[in-house]
Amino acid sequence: MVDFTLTDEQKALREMAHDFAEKEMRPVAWEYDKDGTWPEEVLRKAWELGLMNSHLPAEYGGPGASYMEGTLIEEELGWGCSGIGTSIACNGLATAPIHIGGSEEIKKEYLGMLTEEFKLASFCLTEPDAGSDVSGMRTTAVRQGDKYVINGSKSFITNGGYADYYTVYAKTDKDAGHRGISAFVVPRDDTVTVDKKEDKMGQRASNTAAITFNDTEVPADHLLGEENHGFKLAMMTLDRTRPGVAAMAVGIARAAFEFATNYSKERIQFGVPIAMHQAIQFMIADMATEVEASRLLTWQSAVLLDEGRRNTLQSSHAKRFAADTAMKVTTDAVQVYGGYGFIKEYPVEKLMRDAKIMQLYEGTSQIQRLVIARETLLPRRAEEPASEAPAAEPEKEAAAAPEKEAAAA
Ligand code: COS
Repeated sequence: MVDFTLTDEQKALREMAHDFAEKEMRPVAWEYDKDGTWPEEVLRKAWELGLMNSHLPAEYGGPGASYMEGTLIEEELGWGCSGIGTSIACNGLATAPIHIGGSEEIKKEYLGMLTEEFKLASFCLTEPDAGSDVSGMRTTAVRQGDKYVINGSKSFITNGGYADYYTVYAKTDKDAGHRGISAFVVPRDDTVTVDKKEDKMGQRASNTAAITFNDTEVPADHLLGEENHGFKLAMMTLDRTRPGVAAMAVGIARAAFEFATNYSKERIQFGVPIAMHQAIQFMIADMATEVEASRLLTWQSAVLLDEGRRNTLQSSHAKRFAADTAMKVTTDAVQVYGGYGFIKEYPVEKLMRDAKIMQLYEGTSQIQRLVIARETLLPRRAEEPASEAPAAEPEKEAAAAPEKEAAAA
């Protein structure tokens, strides 16, 4: 049965997240955007309320929200300020590979750490010369006795300048393409350098850094999953986090839609509010439909995960459509505001800048189309379980209960 009715608990969760977005994010969002101010105060409040590590299961001290519930939270965070929201959600992206591939000891230590006190983790996949082409990475991890030594640079790392630990992808076999990549948990120490903080077009409140690992040593048990199975771990992580990114894009689009709708009722041209003009009505109507459609795709991609089913196709549908919608709706919102929309004093200018990254991070809209094309041409993949493991025993993992580790991106 298909039912889009939220439970009372889900409604309460959404209300709590909305309240937080309205009272703690919106009042500072435009100010923080100006100078790219690190929103630590807001992040700490989100942590206290359980909005930061919402996906972490109870055994590691988290509230254990489902993927579906994660999308409710992320939409509200995106509505409040997607820059701050991205920093709030980042622990979800960083911890997903730990949850999928980490040993119980590693999970207890590194997932538990995030719920015990306010701490941050970052996901280190992208490199200066390896963005969409993950296999092109150059960072290496060399086994030396009971440890690995990591060397290399990572770019566009959310919260990278403030993270307490990193989940890092590195080549353990340089000649094996995607089958030579492994993933590690890497605690921050003096060998990890933050090379620069990026000065971004949008989502300026979220910290985005370039990070270098210089002979960084990690114990061998910090390997996640099996050696050389890191590429699949990365793909499985993104399947789980893209619904959350899509939800954030829905939040941005909804915010722009609301601003544009309200403005169109106040702005008088040709003697009537511009909302009376069909040219504006059609734009508002398209925005409304696209926001709804994005949300439904997003919910579908999350519910599949909650059911333990593979959602690769649906999470790319959701991420691609919601991101492109956020860009279109925010651009149209600027259009509704006319010249004022182009001025920083008005809210939609920031939303249009913020929306752009949704088409870029966690897989560009072009990569999503590539995944959609492949999944459509090879539909068998859609029936595979979400919990397909990167390790040696896929059958065992396939039978596992639905995971709830990472609704947030
Ligand atoms: N789940 C599990 N396994 C997956 C998978 C998924 N969603 N997608 C691919 N795989 C597996 C394939 O089955 C294949 O397995 P084998 O080694 O057993 O053959 C392997 O991974 C390689 O897959 P593929 O051939 O599709 O890899 P490509 O190099 O062509 O890359 C894309 C695929 C482009 C989709 C991938 O590199 C990608 O998603 N890039 C974007 C990365 C990204 O989002 N970066 C943002 C950084 S996070 S802010």
